[in-house]
Amino acid sequence: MGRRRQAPAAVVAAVTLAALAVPLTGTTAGAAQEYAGTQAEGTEQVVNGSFDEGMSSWWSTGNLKPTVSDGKMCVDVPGGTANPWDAIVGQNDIDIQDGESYTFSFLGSGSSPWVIRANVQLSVDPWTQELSEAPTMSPEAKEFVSGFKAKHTWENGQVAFQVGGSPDPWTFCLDDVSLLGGTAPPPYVPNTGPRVRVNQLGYLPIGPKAATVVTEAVEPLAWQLKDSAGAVKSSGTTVPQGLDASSGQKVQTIDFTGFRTKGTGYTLTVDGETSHPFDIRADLYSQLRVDSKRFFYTQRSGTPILGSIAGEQYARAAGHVGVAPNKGDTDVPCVGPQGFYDDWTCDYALDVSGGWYDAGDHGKYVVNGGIAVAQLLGEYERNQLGKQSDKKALRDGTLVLPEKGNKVPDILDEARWELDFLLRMQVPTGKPLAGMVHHKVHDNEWTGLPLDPAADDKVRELHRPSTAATLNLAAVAAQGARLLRSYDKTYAKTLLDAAERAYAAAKANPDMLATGADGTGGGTYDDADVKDEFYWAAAELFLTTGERTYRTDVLNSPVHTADVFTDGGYWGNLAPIARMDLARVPSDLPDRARVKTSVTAGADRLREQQGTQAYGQAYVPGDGSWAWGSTSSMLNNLAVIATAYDLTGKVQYRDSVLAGMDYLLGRNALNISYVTGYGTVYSQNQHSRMYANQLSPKSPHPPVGTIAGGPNSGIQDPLAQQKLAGCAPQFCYIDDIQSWATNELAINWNSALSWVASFAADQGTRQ
Ligand code: 9MR
Repeated sequence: MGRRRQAPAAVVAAVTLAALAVPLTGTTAGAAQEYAGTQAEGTEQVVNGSFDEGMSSWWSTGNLKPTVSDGKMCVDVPGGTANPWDAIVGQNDIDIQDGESYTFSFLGSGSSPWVIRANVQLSVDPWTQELSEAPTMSPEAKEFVSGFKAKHTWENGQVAFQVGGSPDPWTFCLDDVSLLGGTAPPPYVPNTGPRVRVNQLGYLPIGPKAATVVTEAVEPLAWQLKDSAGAVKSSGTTVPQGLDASSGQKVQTIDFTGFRTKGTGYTLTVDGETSHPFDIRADLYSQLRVDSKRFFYTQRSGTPILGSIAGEQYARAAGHVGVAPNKGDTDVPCVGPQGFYDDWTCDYALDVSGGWYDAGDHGKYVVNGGIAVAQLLGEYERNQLGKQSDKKALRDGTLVLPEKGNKVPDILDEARWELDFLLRMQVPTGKPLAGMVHHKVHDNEWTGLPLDPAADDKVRELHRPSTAATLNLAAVAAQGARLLRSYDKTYAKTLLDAAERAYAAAKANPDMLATGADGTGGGTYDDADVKDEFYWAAAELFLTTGERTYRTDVLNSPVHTADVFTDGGYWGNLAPIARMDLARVPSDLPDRARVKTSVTAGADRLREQQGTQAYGQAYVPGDGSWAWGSTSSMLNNLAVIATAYDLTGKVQYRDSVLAGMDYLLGRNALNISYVTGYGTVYSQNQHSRMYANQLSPKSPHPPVGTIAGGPNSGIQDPLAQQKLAGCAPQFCYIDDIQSWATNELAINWNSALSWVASFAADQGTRQ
């Protein structure tokens, strides 16, 4: 992905202070010298010291823009800074062990002679130094080597090249950075707590109740269900399941569905181990229905986040409204020629303020905004159309929002916040590609963590319109028009007009595909197949207008009769959402009965796969490897099964959805709930610039009800690679803010949680 970890601005400032106050105390075993040809031994502590993977794992201060070419890193250092530490290139997460010897070496050069500081030190206050050298750079690249015997044990050491202080600008180049020594860090072993795994939130009295125990035992084991006072309330024997492929563990399962007595603080005891406590109650999911939507408000861009609404710890200034140091989203130009898209650019700037920040970054991407809005709108539409939903649960006043009390259901208010932004991303009439929609807006380079949105000083840029983004607007604006017309006719008309223009523009430009190459400073959201987006847009326009032309497009789409339920879809595959809406929303579609059957058939297959899993997760990817954002893949599968329940009323579908939630809330190999604030042990250090408590105590954890992306076999980030190499799918997760591949948060993941939480809440309150 090319995402880069960088040092937070706050850390850099603190280096300045600490370096001024603390004399250089590093124990140097020898002055920096030209490399004398000695070969050091030990474990390599620097990741990507050769810069073969670009700047991956390296960071720099905001005044530097390092580039990597010909296998080395070079950076133009501005003149006129006061101190060496006013300009730094460095790497964090360096492991140092007390008493071990280390050899530090690098190949360095400078366009003009300049004395730099090459330090090995603690990456946080008090910035204690193990080594601080002052080698002189010269035009000819030289290798420098030095060493020290460590006096501290750190997991958060740092290698820092402090290159500031020169009155004149100069260029610094670096290669082959190495810190050899110490032993290999001990293998990371997650703390998984008791071997008995339950839904740590609990179970519905009428729902299925299953748990999993990790055990070497091959024979069935006795289990006991105890109440909060320790009295045995139920008992039975486990069912051996053998080796579970998704976790690599030997497991047995427990079924206590027959126990329906409401209560709190129950535990399960099996094989000498006692589970985390859980409740049995009907309103189990009511609060999650509300909390899963909190995240959208605090992700809002372009508006101050009010402490009175979000909680004081989440209060912050409006992000990207054009107040320095923000460049603002109010007048955003197009990115210049990038070497692809035929060097596309544009000659206008747009006000694309508002919307939600996508995830842990400050980018705003139409395709991901699109699916997130679709899921919130879809949640509301399901609630309104369902025979078995709590119609009051989503009305005005149910969420804590500034719009509360405006007589519009709060969930629609939240969706409208994003719809407004999506409308702004449409190319205006009179400009080339009018009606198409810009794929995304984000910073021109990656920023570090933590970073308040209002403190982001990077240039914001619009990227080329894409067919996928255009169809996303067409679909959600059409759906929004359908659901909002009884509250605001004028707005509904604006939405429908934009949707129709977008659809026509996409038909005229059907092959403007977003590329995976466009990933500097933001995610790519590249998608090579937009047949599903065409289908989805036609479906929503048809359901809103009833017009024949859209109906014909639906019927003629190859996606209409294809088997689209191999999974529940994601931001790049909207076919399942389209098909489910065609099944759910009344229309005169001639083959609507077949469409409904296709949903239940898809749900049957997903259930069948789920039934093979000893942890009960509704997710069995064909190749066995788990995707980025696997928790949302599970939730999207659950939404298909839930839709089958809505269509048929058959309890087996409802039970599968509830069992699938158990996995997400603690019945899993890591014994963790992936939803912040839910359960005994839960994810709380999700990768985010705004909720970065792990890096800065002043910053909060993510709001209650925020779901982590979860296990990802790809482990694309350096931390996950270091800690989780060789992981079985369920173990490819770490609740660490640096693990952006396994532990990010995102609007499309919380929208999936919100949808399913709403369904689950309905099941409880209807009892
Ligand atoms: O959710 C996206 C996932 O499906 C992709 O595999 C991944 C890599 O392209 O990107 C994920 O989306 C990220 C986006 O690119 C940037 N903002 C954060 C998103 C969540 O990690």
